[in-house]
Amino acid sequence: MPGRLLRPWAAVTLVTSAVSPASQPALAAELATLASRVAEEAAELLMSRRGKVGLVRTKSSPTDVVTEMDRAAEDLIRNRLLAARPGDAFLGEEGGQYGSGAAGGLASTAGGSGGSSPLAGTVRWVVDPIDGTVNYLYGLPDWGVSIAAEVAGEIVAGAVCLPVRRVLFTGVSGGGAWLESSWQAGRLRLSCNAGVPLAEALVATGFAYGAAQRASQGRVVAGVLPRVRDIRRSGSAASDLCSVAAGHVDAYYERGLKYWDLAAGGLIAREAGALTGGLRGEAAGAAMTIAASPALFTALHDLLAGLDEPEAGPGSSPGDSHQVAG
Ligand code: LIP
Repeated sequence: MPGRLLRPWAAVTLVTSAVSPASQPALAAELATLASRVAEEAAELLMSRRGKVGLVRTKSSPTDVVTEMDRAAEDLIRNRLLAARPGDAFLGEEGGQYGSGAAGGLASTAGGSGGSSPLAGTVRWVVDPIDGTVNYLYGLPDWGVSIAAEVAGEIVAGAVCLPVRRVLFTGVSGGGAWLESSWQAGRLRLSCNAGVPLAEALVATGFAYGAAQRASQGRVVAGVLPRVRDIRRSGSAASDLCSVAAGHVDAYYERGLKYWDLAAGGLIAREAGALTGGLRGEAAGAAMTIAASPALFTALHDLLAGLDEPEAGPGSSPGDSHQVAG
């Protein structure tokens, strides 16, 4: 990709994994820089093979695909992150949990399981190597690399790189949400749209891979559509959450997300002023993720709570159990 969006891989300062509360703001910024560089490098790899990839297998349903590039990108990301920070833990969509932080040594749990949070004071990377795999497979633009850094169960830094759109979103806990692109100079601080009434809200959503879940989601979206400006379905939760941050949509909701789908994008949305959460006071997670400015969040939440249906069909995995605070 031309321009400065994809920087050449440069040596990243090696830092230790132990995290004291006092060092956290500086650490979060450092982790965001590392996440950005690695996301861009993985995005470059993915761009180089776009249109030439084959399916490796399907996962939860025939519509839930994995390409050889999901794995190649995740391998690259894990290698780069752990080379820069050898004591960290890693949770990836394809390979599952690797390591348990500085105190735990390295052990791998393959198969995309969620794994548990590492010990407080250690860093765990939460990675979706291609969020929007179906878009990637079909040559559509909304797919990206999502990398988040979690400390003591909280996401403190995140990067989402959407290379076809030539944009890189970053978020630092307490340090804002930012957009860099190859079509504008400098970094742009993001702020989500505020003061939008539900009836005028452009709302993004997405659908799970399971047929029964989709049928339920279809009934819910049929109840939402007449009450809002319109609906958008990009095919990438990370992109949708960043779109809330950038004001490209007013709100987003989806049921069935995995932790790696929303870890980085959720932080970016929050740092742009959005609330993220689930239904009835729950944190954002598999049961429901809503993101919008505070007043719109409440209005959309109340609409969705009224339309909510009991969980339909399979779809729970260990990865579902993670919730994102906010
Ligand atoms: C996908 C999401 C998409 C959602 C799908 C799936 P993947 O992630 O980003 O928005 O609707 O259910 O979770 O599978 O491409 O990493």
